[in-house]
Amino acid sequence: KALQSDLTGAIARDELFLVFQPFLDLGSNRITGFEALLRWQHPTRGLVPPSEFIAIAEETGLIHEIGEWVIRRACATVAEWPEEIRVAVNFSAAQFHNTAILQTIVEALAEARIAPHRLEIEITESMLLSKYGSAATVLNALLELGVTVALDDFGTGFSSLTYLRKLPFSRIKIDQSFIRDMLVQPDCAAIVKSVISLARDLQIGVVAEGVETADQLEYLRQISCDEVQGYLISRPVAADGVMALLETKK
Ligand code: G
Ligand code: G
Ligand code: MN
Ligand code: NA
Repeated sequence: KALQSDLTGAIARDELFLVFQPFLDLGSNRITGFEALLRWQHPTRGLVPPSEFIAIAEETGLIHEIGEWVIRRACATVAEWPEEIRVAVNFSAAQFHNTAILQTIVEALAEARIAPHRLEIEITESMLLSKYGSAATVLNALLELGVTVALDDFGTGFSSLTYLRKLPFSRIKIDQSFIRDMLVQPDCAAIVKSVISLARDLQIGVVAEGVETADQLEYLRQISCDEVQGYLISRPVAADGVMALLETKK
């Protein structure tokens, strides 16, 4: 309850900020973009993780205001990066079912003067389950704008393959649980390999999440994964650390 009322004023008090975790392309060995991850610097509790406040934001409806802030800040930030670098933003189901988000995105892209393809929206399979119709409407409108959409945490939800057939995603992100276990559990490796080959056949990109060891990275190279993300490459960094990271991976 206390956290809930504190969250109401968090934007106005400038307590929210974004950190950025890179995607590394295995073909070129270059960073191709960053995922924006929301953080809340609470005045007395310190850093509150999204796992503790996103749910509150969703229950109270604050997620719309917060999500809008995230999009604007992410677009303004990517505008300062080299043109070939994209930014990915996580969406909550509630945001995805509110068509007002489209106007926000149009405005944010215009204000930041960035090409729409530099913004990627990450959604999960479970978000598509509840209200498939409105989700498909927003998704298709986003694609019409030129914004790209990635299917996040792939493999943890239901009916993934049905959605892949019906909806034009530009990328699949393989959930980190599969990457964690793929070198110790052959069935996990089989799933990861299959998803990569599925993505190739569908002509969409594929990202392995949660890469933590050099052995995992080497294996993903061998099976031709497009991009990787994880603590091995970099933990999420503050906005002012992005340019330095781009320099080191050149
Ligand atoms: O590092 P991490 O703890 O940031 O993220 C935890 C979870 O919070 C992930 O599932 C991530 O997708 C989600 N998350 C991070 N930032 C945002 C955001 O801006 N909006 C939404 N809806 N979820 C976010
Ligand atoms: O649900 P989503 O994929 O958006 O959440 C990303 C979450 O995964 C964030 O909390 C982020 O901090 C975390 N994360 C990113 N890389 C790694 C990693 O290599 N290992 C682990 N355990 N978590 C990671
Ligand atoms: Mn994500
Ligand atoms: Na994910």
